Amino acid sequence: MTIETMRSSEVKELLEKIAGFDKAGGDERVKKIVHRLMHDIFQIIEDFDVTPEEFWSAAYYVGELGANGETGLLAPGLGMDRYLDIRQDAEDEQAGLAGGTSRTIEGPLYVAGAPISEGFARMDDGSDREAEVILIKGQVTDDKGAPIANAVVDIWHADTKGAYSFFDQSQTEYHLRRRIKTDAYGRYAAQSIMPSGYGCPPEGSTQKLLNLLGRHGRRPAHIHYFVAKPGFKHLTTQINISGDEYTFDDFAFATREELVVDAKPVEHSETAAKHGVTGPITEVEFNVVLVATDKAELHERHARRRALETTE
Ligand code: MBD
Ligand code: FE
Repeated sequence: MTIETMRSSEVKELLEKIAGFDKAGGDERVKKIVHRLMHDIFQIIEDFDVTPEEFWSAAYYVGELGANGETGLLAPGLGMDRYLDIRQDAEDEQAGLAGGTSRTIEGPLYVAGAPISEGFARMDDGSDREAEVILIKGQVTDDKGAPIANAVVDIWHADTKGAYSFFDQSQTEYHLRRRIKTDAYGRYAAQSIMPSGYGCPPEGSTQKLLNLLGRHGRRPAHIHYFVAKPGFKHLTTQINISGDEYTFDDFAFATREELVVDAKPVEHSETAAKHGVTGPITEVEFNVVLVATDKAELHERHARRRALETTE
């Protein structure tokens, strides 16, 4: 049964008043967007004959989501982050700034201000003796293959339980989070431990909605990167370790074919030895290509709320 009210002048007038169209103050863009947003919500209520019970359970769901700190977790689950990336890719294309290493989503678990070092860092605190030791390495170049020295490679990843330091208070400060400046050849390297995939909190708000969609809330094993150097477009990306059952079934839609890398167990790693790390190790190689631009606003990551990051 559809009850038609949306085309009535009463609802039209109500929407205009809601959005402050009859008031001088406020922000024009916000007014227009709120007008559209409320119109579309009303339309959904009409089209699906949403009951008051359903409406109020949805309204309080939003509050619960915020109270649980899961706003930034539901967003990628509903493809918001992926969609913003699709738009940025298209924008880059239009501006002649396409190319270089693919971007993919940041996710909600970055923490600003990780320890910074030159060329090499050890990322784990050594507390997990069962973990597979990995060597993450690579070179940062421009799109002609010229090395970029002094680029800041900001890496963060989960532990073997899929948990991130800071959000998981049982881990030490900045565990598995480091910033590494590339050497004169554009190279960076890090000793760390193999991460596990992430799973949404099973009792959380995000998983609650995913369950109603018949979806899981899992991500494959991955390593996050910010790569920045003045004069180049800031890169936000991730690598996925190949062979994970969720590599191509990520609840956050972040996987891109070209960002899937093999983890290669080696008896001896030249790079590791150079940094005083001996013995068998699993190499994870990720080379990064940055795109030059003189648009200063593209040199840094976009603003958003991030842990321990102060925004003006
Ligand atoms: C993560 O580790 C992540 O990267 C994203 C995008 C969402 C949830 C957990
Ligand atoms: Fe992550």
